Amino acid sequence: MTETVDVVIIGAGFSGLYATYQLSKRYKVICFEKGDGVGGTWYWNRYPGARVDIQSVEYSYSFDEDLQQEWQWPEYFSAQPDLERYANHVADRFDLREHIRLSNAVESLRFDEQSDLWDVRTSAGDHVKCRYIIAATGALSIPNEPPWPGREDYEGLIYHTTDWPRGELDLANKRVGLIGTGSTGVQVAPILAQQAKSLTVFQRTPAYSMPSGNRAMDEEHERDWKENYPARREEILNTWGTSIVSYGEKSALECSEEEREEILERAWNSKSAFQMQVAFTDVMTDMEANGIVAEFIRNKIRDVVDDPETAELLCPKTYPVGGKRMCIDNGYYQTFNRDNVSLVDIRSAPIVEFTKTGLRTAQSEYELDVIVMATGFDAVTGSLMNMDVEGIDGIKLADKWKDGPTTYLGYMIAGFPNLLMVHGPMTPGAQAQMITTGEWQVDYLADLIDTMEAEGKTRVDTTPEAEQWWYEETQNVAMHMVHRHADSWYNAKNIEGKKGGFMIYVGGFPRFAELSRKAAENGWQGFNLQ
Ligand code: NA7
Repeated sequence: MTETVDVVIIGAGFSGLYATYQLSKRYKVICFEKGDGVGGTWYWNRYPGARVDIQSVEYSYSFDEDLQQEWQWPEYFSAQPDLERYANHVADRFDLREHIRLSNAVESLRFDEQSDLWDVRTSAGDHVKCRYIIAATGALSIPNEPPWPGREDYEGLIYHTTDWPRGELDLANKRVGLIGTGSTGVQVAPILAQQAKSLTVFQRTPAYSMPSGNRAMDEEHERDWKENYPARREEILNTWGTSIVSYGEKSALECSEEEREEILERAWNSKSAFQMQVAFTDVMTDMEANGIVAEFIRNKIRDVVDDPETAELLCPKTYPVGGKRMCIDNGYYQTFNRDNVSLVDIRSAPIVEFTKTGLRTAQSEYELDVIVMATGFDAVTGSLMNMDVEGIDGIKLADKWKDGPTTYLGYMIAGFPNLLMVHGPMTPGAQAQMITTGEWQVDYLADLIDTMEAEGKTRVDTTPEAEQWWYEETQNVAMHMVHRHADSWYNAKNIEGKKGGFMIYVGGFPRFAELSRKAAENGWQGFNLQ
């Protein structure tokens, strides 16, 4: 049976849930979700230690005043179970479940040029026709599992952190190997070290990480936010990193050494990694200024880690602070002072293969009962590229994006009409706080849909020229920022062979919002409503 609705939303993560809430008020909506529960990132990433790296009072919905007043976050930085509970609460409280189909992944999307409708097919056999697609598929959904040979011969257990088994995993007496030291590796390592017989951390590039200072929520902090929510939410959207921190007013190069130390020490204790990046005016734009912050962090690592050789190996030296997302941790560096933890440098001696009993690097062999892959994601483009998406004239999205994604303001792809994205390629995405900016983007796309409907239009499609403009803007902005000196998922350099330039807009959310707003005010310039 074929059903017909107005909008199909892909993904019931935080943006998909809000899109379902917002659009189901006036349109017929179905939201398809691959998982058997809602929450997206916070449904999948249930590895021990998974926790948000922005304070929960910020990283939460703003759309309903009662919700933000009534909800209580137990800690400053919520753990995954609390975030998943919140997503479920929102789904129940706003009656979203009637629109959501769980365990039902969208497999193919085909645009019908005669009717201007999308034809959607799913893993559970659903067949739906709809005018609009909202792809809220998440920037970090498809795991990156490097194709080292021999995996099928390995006799132990392998888990990617985004595919962690439900229930207790007994690691006592297990020799555990952890590959990857990004935000995820930094969170999971201290817990694995406590639970396992031994932990071997395989590090290619060390992270910059600072202590989160996480603790139980205190009444005063909660009250302060709840009394000021509307103003704070607005302020969030008006700051470069969409986070309320105190933006430095001086160049790091202008300050005396004493002044710098004082500012950096304050930033170090601020509970915000963004604070380190904006402690001075030029941390994110000037490599010399950035180097001052980097050395401060390296000295903090040296202070904590007892063994000088291990400490040096943990010190990032090849890329700037904030060039890729800075981590925030709960005892990461202290973990390396434990007797059961060792660090292996796979930059100088890369992993070569899995063996029957563990891993072999170019230098040694390691016996491991469990291998944890915290190796990140085929980020930003992965989820849409993994679906069979066909636009006008039979173009496949996988072909169009084979050399890297192009989009118009991150919302649309030329040749794929009526397919609208939230946190799409070349939006501020990870360089921002994704719940609030996701709400903003959904509202923007809802305005676009309302305009289409009010004007009796059936097709919105951007142009290659508009995409080219946005591509250049995204790349040019990145050329002024220190991000260009780091390889990461922001610039498609985290996976060998992946192509594309900067996939994250690092020019700040306010500029992105301003350009989006201007386009809408100029008659949806670049969107081409037909
Ligand atoms: P990240 O930040 O992409 O980190 C992945 C880690 O895995 C990183 O240390 C990588 O080293 C390592 N990695 C990836 N591929 C390989 C190969 N082939 N060999 C060795 N090491 C490898 O992902 P996370 O899950 O930690 O964090 C994702 C986001 O979640 C983060 O940005 C926050 O927004 C929250 P590399 O640095 O590439 O040398």
